[in-house]
Amino acid sequence: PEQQYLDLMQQIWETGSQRVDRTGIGTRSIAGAMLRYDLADGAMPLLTTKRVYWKTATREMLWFLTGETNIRPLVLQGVKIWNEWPHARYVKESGDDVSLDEFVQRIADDEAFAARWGDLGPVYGKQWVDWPTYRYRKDGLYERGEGINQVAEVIDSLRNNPGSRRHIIEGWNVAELDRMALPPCHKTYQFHVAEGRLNCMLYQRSCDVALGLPFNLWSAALLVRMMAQQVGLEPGELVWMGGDVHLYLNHEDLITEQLGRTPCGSPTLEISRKPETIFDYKIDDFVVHDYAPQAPIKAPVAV
Ligand code: THF
Repeated sequence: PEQQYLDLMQQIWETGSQRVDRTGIGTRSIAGAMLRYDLADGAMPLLTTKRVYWKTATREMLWFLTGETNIRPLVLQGVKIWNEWPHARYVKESGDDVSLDEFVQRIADDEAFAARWGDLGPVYGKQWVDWPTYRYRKDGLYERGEGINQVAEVIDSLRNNPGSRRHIIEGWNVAELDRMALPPCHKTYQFHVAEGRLNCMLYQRSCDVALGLPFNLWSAALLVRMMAQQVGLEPGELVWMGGDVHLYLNHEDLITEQLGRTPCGSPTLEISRKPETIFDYKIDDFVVHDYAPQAPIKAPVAV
């Protein structure tokens, strides 16, 4: 299964169109790609050709499920993957040319500072569990309605109407995109029940194949595993679809190194207990077996 990922990486590097992107770094990019992973028997799309920090990705997923959009809870757990965006905004808006490390330390130490500068806007967590609604009044104006917990609703519909074709969790709230530090990349999850198995299609509009995709695949599979456990189904297939699927030009060393490696072993995930709800999982509930990856490969993230 991992070969699919390496083949995609190679295909983009060899045939992708070179283009300038929002970050100014430049990418090679293809339009549209699909990967399929069978999640039966604990199998997970966890790369072995480099070390993937699956606990970091898991903490991020649990953070999404809390509805939180401030990076502070991640920072306090040592998760660094969202720090660059609030830092860039802070430097730009305040004119205070503080280093990334110092900024992150302030987020950790100063709750008020974190409240002011650590928020990413209404990103994944907010849209997933508290999608805003509007209630129209008789006079034609509207007022705020109750937020929609899409995750809880999908759990409900999987239990009560498994054959539905509307088991969807959507992150792309058009009306709020301009307030997000970054519009959602993994934007649409659709679940599908067949033969006692829970399948999931993920549409990712933009994909950083070298840095992001290893995390995104793990996280999506993790969500499927938690959802399946909650609704009493076996995990099925994860079908990942990408829109703008790209490699950053400054990831060349990573790409060359990783494409020279051969996948080794088949890691599995054990969930050690069944929490009350999808919102009650803790990091220690997840145990990975048979993961002996090759060395990590460092590369800079494009902001
Ligand atoms: N922007 C870009 N350019 N790439 C992305 O992958 C990405 N994301 C999220 C939002 N915007 C993005 C952020 N997720 C790493 C991993 C995931 C990220 C951001 C950064 C990263 O640096 N990973 C390193 C180190 C991990 C660590 O130290 O814990 C790695 O080697 O994997 C994709 O959704």
